[in-house]
Amino acid sequence: MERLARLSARLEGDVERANAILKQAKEIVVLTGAGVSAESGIPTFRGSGGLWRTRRPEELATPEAFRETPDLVWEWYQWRRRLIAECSPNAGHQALARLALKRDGVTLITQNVDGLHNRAARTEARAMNIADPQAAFPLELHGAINRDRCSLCDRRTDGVSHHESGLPRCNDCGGPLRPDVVWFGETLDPVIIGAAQEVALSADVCLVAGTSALVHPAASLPSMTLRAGGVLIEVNLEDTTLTNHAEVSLKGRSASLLPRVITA
Ligand code: BV8
Ligand code: ZN
Repeated sequence: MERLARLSARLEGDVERANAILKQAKEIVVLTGAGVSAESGIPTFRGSGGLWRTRRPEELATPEAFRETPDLVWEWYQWRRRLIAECSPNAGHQALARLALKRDGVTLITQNVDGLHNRAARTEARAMNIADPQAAFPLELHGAINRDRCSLCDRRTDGVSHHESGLPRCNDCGGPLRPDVVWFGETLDPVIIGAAQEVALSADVCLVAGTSALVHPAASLPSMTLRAGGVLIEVNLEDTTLTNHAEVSLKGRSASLLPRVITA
């Protein structure tokens, strides 16, 4: 009992320190990963329950997989789209949306493609009587699963929820449609990653939540804030390569920790 009390007192102290750092920060950059959507019911990539069937995402989320087995890749994305459609943003998404809506100098960046930050931005803006939710829309480094993109003419459209027969084709040029996400081995949109790196370099605080910090170049953003003299606050269930560099490292679930850390 004694040890538990000590642990929770320490966590309480860390939450207060994180809270104080955020309160006095001028520019805050937030980087989220799959862990912030875990409590909404969306499996993470590398977590225990996360992998799809026996295949690894790194094998399916690649242009090679799409070239060789487009139907299997589409089956995986349609399965994920149906799953995400049943999920809702959690208290962690909502707290981050409120932070970005309430004060200037906050930029959300996400590796996630599930669109839950955008949905939280809309509901929190409505609840706060703010007409435009844009300030809480994240930079989506890896794209958006619910959008399709034509492999030939790059036209983007709302994702097709099901395919009549065979693989979906572009209405403009007949090219094969793909989910509008960045696959392993593909470069990120230079405008988006450029904006993210600029914000990471100018932020005095980087709040990183729910990421194993393994996927680059996203994983290098927090180190850019550190190198530029900023500090790191990490929220994760486990240690990552960032943990030793964090001013405050909060171990626990993001849906319960983020609302406590962000009381701005
Ligand atoms: C590129 C879209 C140029 C698709 C995704 C430099 C060094 C090393 C490798 C590379 C490098 N540069 C390039 C690479 C190769 C590669 C890469 O990084 N590979 C990794 C695996 C080593 N990167 C690329 O290919 C990138 N392209 O750099 O282009 C280039 C090209 C070729 C060669 C060189 C350069 C493109 C990467 C984009 C891939 N697309 N998603 C789709 O989703 O279908 S990435 C995918 O992983 C998701 O977006 C996911 O968000 C992302 C990162 O994973 P995490 O979000 O961190 O999720 P994960 O499951 O790993 O961890 C969850 C964490 O949450 C855990 O720590 C867990 O403890 C925690 N957690 C769980 N529950 C909770 C929680 N925390 C709090 N509360 C909870 N409840
Ligand atoms: Zn097309």
